[in-house]
Amino acid sequence: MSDCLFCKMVAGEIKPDVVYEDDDVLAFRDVNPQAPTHVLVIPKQHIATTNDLDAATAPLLGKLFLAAKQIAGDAGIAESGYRSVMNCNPGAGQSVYHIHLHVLGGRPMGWPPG
Ligand code: DGP
Repeated sequence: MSDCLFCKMVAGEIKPDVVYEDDDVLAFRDVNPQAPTHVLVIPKQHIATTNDLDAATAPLLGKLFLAAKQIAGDAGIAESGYRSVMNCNPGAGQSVYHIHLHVLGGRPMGWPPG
């Protein structure tokens, strides 16, 4: 998608602070971190929202979570704990319409989220 911010990162047109990359996944630090560790894990394939997932793209979610696990381990928060969350559509606070897994940790997390 030519007008998608995260697709531009995948294409190398915008260079985020990358912490993990493989054939299907890119992960980079959030520009507005909400925790000491706040990384966004995205599929390289453009998928606008989780409502657009289907049987063909669902396996990408497992890859996002495996990347999150590695990122959390590298950040030293795997044992203390971290949160992995995706927002879907405006009511949940989604602002970038290319699915992304927020990985947050390094501070206590409240529940329920706001
Ligand atoms: P959400 O609100 O769930 O769609 O999260 C979008 C996140 O994307 C938000 O936490 C801020 C982050 N973000 C927006 N623009 C940029 C950017 O240009 N670079 C980086 N690294 N993160 C961005």
